[in-house]
Amino acid sequence: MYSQGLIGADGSTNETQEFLDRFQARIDAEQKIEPTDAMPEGYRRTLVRQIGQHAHSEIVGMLPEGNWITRAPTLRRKAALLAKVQDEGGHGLYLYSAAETLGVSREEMTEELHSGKAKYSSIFNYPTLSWADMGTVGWLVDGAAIMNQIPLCRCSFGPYARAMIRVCKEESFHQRQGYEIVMALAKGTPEQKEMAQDSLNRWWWPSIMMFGPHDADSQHSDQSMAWKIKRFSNDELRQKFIDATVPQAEYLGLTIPDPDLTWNEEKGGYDHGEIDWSEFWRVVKGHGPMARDRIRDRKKAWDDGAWVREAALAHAEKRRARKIAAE
Ligand code: FAQ
Repeated sequence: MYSQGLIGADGSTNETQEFLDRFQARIDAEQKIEPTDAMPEGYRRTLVRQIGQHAHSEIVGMLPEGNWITRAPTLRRKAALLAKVQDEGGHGLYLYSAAETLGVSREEMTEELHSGKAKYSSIFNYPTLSWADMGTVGWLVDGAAIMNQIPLCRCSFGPYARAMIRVCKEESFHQRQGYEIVMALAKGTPEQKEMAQDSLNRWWWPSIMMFGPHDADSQHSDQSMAWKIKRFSNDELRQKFIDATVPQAEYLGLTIPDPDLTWNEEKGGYDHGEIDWSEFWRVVKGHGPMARDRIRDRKKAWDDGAWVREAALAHAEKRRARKIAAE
């Protein structure tokens, strides 16, 4: 049994050192931790927090693109966008299920999202103003998500790692469909290219903020890396993303809106300009441009869907009663 209820007021756990050492030895031996295994309460809580936030990000992340389904320029674009948004809903559901194996219910997690207690990715608090944003979201936001999630396929917690395998395959399709939209615009008329550039200008900085604070300011990284929940630090992943994305922008003939972006031969990667951390924290703390709308829309969807959940439960109950009666 994990030591639920043994957490002190300062948030630390009081499991014995021997228990923590035995757990760490399993992690170091690359054994997967499964829901019924003994685990430190801090490990369980870290996963509930991260997987819950990740699930909320997928679900809230349906909104900025859902907004454009009716306005997609062709049937082919509409079908692809519709499929992408449905995939995001599916990712949210796998992730809520993975978190539920740790003893927290979907209703509790949803309540935390609606009350503002649980976070979701800062990126989804920005508005999607033009069709080009559908391309840029796929290219940059899904691109950043993949960079972060590929290492999560090797996360020490089994259900999260396994969920990530399918999620990453689908994110890869999302990234390509986004890049293809931007490519069509960048190679199109001057007005279309301008639309793509304007979109890149608005999404670049929020996308590189998705990786979280600098390592020195990341409160959870050290412990999460020791427990092999995270395999790379926030700055390492941000660097990998920038290095992969700059040549993609060059191929499109678009300019990344960072005058300080320069190749650093010594480190074999790009140096970038200062990130506006005050904007990041403002958005993370719930003051992003679309924050109020996102939560309002999610609450409405939850309330409007109540009858579906009630009907599904009533149907399951009827089937169960029929099965018992027939036995
Ligand atoms: N936004 O100590 P750290 C997607 C918070 S999925 C908001 O470094 P950690 C798919 C952090 O929670 C995108 N909050 O934290 C898609 C913590 O606050 P807390 C989501 C952020 O956990 C594409 C505090 O700052 N992906 O996009 C952010 O070790 C297109 C200190 O930070 C995941 O969730 C942020 N950007 O590292 C869908 C991946 N960054 O909890 C639709 C899994 C940090 O103490 C369309 N998550 N914070 O109150 C992770 O890998 C990690 O949780 C990090 C943060 C890397 C996000």
